[in-house]
Amino acid sequence: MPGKLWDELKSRQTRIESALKSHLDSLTQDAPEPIRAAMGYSLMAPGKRLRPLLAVLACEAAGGTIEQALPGGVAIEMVHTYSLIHDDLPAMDDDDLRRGMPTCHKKYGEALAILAGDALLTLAFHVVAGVNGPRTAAVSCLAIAEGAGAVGMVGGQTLDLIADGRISTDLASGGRESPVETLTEVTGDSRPPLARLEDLHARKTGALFRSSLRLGVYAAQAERPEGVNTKTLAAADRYAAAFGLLFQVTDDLLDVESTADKAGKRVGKDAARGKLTYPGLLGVEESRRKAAELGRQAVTAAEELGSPLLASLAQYVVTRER
Ligand code: GRG
Repeated sequence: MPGKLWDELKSRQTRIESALKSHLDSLTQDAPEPIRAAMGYSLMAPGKRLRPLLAVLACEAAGGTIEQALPGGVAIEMVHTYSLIHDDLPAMDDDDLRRGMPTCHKKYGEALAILAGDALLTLAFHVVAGVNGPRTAAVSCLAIAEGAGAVGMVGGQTLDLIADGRISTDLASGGRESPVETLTEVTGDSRPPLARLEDLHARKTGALFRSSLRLGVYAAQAERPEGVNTKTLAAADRYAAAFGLLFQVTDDLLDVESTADKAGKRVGKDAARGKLTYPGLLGVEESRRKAAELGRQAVTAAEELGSPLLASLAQYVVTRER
């Protein structure tokens, strides 16, 4: 992360790290030690904490404080961590390395990794249910459920695994088609490949970014007598949509161009599996142009929100190396 942006974000990241630890410690005090250990191993591993940062920056842009934003930020990082643990399992993406460390199932075995993911997802709702007042709690639970569930992240993961041939259904004859053909066969969706790639990623990655921003706006505004400002919420959603696709384009580019050392995870796996990706569909140069354009869209939305930090964060993602 560029020095100046990092300096501005560092104190917030420190607060996020300690909020993650304190929520996890206090809310799992009475849980069996092995599940606490597996949850803590993955949650406290060195992630970028992008989603909690987005919640904090959106909250500040909407007139709130970091204290108000932290529970939502902690909750969304718990959901994100659960998704990574489950995504790394042999039945899904089958990875050994995550955040520069052995994946949860490599360290603790598959059964405990599945349970750690389940427990982190559940704990996220616990975290937001008890703070910031009843209206904030209700809309925050809704934001998490929408982002994480079957129309959001789980739906996107389902489409991804269908395209990959890892979910077979009565409709998919399995294995021999391209990812797009497999998806068409199973979903009946025959829009052009780019539109479908973007729909997949808007669900799989973008939906949680939207939840992150919304959690921040709700934390700042939901208890106000006048309620949530719809213009703020719409700008937050626009930022999240552009940021989510931008993040995915650059994730795909990293898979083509980075090394495991830099990225902290296995690279080169998309092409090896013939996955549906931006570089695969558009080529590397066009994918870079796409990233720049999405970066501009996110910056415009950040300006509407009055947040130079959200603008800088989007610019950082355009050129990120991990
Ligand atoms: C298992 C329901 C379920 C969903 C999994 C998130 C996800 C869906 C899969 C992860 C696969 C992947 C690499 C997606 C690309 C975008 C992404 C979420 C990358 C990881 O997020 P970062 O870069 O990770 O923010 P850190 O470790 O920094 O938090």
